[in-house]
Amino acid sequence: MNRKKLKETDAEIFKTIREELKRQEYGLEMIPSENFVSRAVMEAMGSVMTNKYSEGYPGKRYYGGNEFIDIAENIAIERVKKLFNVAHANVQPYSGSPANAAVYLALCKPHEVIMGQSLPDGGHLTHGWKTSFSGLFFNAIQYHVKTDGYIDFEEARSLAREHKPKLIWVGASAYVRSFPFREMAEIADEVGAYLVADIAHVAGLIVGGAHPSASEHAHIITTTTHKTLRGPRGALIMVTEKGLRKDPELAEKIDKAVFPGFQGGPHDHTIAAIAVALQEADSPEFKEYAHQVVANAKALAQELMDNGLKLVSGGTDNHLILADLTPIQKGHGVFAQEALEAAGITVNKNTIPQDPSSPFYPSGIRIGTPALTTRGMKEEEMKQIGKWMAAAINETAKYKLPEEKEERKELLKKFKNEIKRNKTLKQIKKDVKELCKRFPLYAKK
Ligand code: DSN
Repeated sequence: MNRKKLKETDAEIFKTIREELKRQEYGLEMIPSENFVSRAVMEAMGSVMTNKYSEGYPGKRYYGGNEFIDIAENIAIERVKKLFNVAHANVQPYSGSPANAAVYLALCKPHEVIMGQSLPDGGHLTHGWKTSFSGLFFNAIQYHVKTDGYIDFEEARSLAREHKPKLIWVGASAYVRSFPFREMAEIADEVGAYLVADIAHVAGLIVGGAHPSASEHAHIITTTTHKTLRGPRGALIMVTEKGLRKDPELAEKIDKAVFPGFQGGPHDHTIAAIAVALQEADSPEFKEYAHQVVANAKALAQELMDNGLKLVSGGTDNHLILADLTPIQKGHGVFAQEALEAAGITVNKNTIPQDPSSPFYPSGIRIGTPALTTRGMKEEEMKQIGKWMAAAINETAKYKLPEEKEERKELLKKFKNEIKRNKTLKQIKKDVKELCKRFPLYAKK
């Protein structure tokens, strides 16, 4: 057996991981779905649990040797049930999209009607978008947000009455307001649909008491574990008491859909790490963290607006901000994302509601505070960062996106070369590095 350390055995990958570590350590990670796990979570992820196969569930495995795998999975399940106040938990989904796919498999037949929030309006691909399996294999109806950025309940209700979906999703990837679990439950209950809350983005905020819970309103809850919840990359499917009242067999249906329906052997190292993350989340420090994530997002949103940026819905209730760059030009997201990256600030380009451009050239950027808050940054730092972001975006204002595809490519090439040499962006990058040194991540203080 090779007992050498990575450094000795694969210098190329070792170096690449070091470079990624430096990028995370000395840059501002502001993609709202990202976070930094603790050393303890990483230790569990990198443990011998990765060596095992364990198809099935605790006490009912197909292979032998699962004594300790069962213990870890049972611990994870019990922690989910306690933290999220749910009746049943499946901790095996590999990630958010497979979790959502398993929910479809448990509840719907091909081509049945499902309903979710439209992708350009902040929804997720798996909630019925046309290019995803969920839009291809089911008859997907999409609801939208109003011009003020809030979900259009009137539209959602009237679509539900007209199309009678079997399943309705509430939850999204780019929604800046609190998710209206109660209101969407009223609509689902009226038409007899299952309400599935996809809380991937706000799971950590819910656990920390900084966002309303879905457990009283939804029948099923899905979430990833690596966003605000600050665990490893994985996912959960939960069945609520309300879900069991609607269908006493719901827990078995979900478990069967995950395995053998959709997946093979669970990732036991991930499950062990999920358990560790859940224990971390069950603490007063995590509650403080969740509230600080929101306070930071509000402070950053205000600073961005004070510096002339337009925000979808004029602010935020959670960890996420969506800047509407159409006052500069439609389709400007790519310019802002690249300029910010050159300044050491990582965000992602994103569609905005009623985007006048396309998902390839969206008109917004999505910004989040979970990762910076994990570093210990607070409102004061958010104000400084807001000023840097506005200044960086200002450097992009003169670039106009041509209509022609080939001309676009040429202009973007020119733009990328120029921003690499841009003095303002270089200076911000230096300042960002200094700020990051004050809030060390994995490096020692
Ligand atoms: N990719 C995730 C996000 O960034 O929100 C959603 O799946």
